[in-house]
Amino acid sequence: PLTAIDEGAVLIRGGITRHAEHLLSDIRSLTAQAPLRRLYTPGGGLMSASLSCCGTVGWVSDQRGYRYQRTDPLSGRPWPALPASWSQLAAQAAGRAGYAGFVPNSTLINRYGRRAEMGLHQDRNEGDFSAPIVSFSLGLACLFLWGGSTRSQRPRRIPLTHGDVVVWGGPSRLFFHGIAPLPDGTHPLTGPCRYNLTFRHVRP
Ligand code: MD3
Ligand code: FE
Repeated sequence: PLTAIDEGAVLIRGGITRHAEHLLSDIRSLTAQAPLRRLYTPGGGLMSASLSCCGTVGWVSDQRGYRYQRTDPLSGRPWPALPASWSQLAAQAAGRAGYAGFVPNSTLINRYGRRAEMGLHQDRNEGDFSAPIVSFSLGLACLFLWGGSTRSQRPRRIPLTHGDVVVWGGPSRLFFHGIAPLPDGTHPLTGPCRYNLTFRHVRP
């Protein structure tokens, strides 16, 4: 079932539920190579979610700012490759949402533990805003905060649950968004946490 959330943004409820075990097992092997870690924002705050990446570039944040880079700063080595099955699932979801020809070259893996959250922000480091971003939610449900083109717009709260897919492109691509503090709970496949995968096309 496809639901339009906004102009260019489409929610596919349960779109990847049948691939969840496979995705979670891939997450385990990828994060054994590039561990999940909490990053500092340029302002000095410690983010509450943990992050890792795969693909030809990965997103990092530190005192110097936000950027994509080819190597994992923890190891100095390239990020693990983006699994072909992941690219395929992301491209398929983008296609269903009306974005044909989406080829991701970077995936951010976010892990939200107890009470973790993500403040309202825009994703502006990709260089290519014509490509959509595809997101997969796994594990505990959360409330997604969906703002507008300005930070001051009061965000809508959209529940995202295990297996949900959202595709964000067109006019929605630069909208403010975030995640409300994760509620307590446990999920049979992930325990007390939520994973989110975001597939991106980053200009090299
Ligand atoms: C809408 N992650 O990694 S995914 C992020 O659940 C991020 O971990 C959240 O925001 C998470 O940057 C939300 C949904 C999402 C991701 C990127 C977007 C929505 C977006 C970029 C533009 C518009
Ligand atoms: Fe984001």
